[in-house]
Amino acid sequence: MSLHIPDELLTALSSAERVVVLTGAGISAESGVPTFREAQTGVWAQYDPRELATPQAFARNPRLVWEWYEWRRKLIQQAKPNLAHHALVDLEQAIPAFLLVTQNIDGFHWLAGSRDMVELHGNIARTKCFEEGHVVGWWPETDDVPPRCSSCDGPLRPDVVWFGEGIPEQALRTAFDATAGCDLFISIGTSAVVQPVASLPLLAKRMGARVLEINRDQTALSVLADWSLRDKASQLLPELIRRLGYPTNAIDGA
Ligand code: BV8
Repeated sequence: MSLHIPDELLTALSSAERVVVLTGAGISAESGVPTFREAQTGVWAQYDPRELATPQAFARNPRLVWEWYEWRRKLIQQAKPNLAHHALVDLEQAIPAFLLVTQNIDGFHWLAGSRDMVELHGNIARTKCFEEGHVVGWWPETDDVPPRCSSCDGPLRPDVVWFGEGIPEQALRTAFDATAGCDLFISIGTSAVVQPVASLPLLAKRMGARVLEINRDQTALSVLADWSLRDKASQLLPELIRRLGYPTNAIDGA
């Protein structure tokens, strides 16, 4: 059954030369990775992720925050990129100037083959020293939770951006510059509320780009988008690639 895709959107996509794609937790939902709001099941259901994903929470209870990330890391290690991630690799290869901006920390875009991309909120697979800030590839196996930095003995933490922390400057500048110059901005699987990322589609609109939203639920962006499709990313994106006649890398049922 082919999904309803407006002809005007297909025309805009096939003629787009500079495309920015923004993704959020919704694109990994079908890989079995719960979205940021749904992440809380079992013992974690009693916590608000926005309370846990902060330097204050880590300073107050480093073991609790470290164990929450360990739990999420294990969920991600048991999952893999889905057809939506692979369709974005096809799009990257078909569009002359393309940038993928992700809020996700699961690394699935890189794993699927995306290369013209920035991770604005870091990556759960990387660990850094809470005190010194440098990424740590190894630490001595001890009973400490969280483990300690081998050079300063400070606690280790995931290399992700917590609420109240700045986004990596270079990545943020790359995202804003590409957005200001794009002719099509596509927002996929994000509630579009977390700042400063949520201001990207508004900047695109202000600079004259068309905006496409692909999201299961209505969001604050839906009324501003030129097209807002209430579909699952892993169904709609491969269908877009098919209708545009672009080659695909996805292995069936990947
Ligand atoms: C900063 C990493 C300053 C950690 C994350 C201005 C106004 C108001 C508030 C602020 C503001 N400026 C700053 C703030 C504070 C804050 C903020 O934005 N708060 C919000 C709550 C209002 N922002 C910050 O703190 C940022 N830092 O601005 O610092 C500064 C500057 C310089 C120096 C020092 C400080 C940092 C924000 C980064 C926080 N870290 N993640 C971790 O993951 O543990 S954010 C985290 O939540 C995610 O990364 C993601 O970005 C966000 C959740 O959003 P989504 O990805 O959209 O996920 P969500 O579940 O919400 O939605 C999923 C959607 O998918 C749903 O709509 C659903 O319908 C859809 N969906 C589901 N399945 C599918 C689907 N769609 C399609 N297909 C499907 N199958």
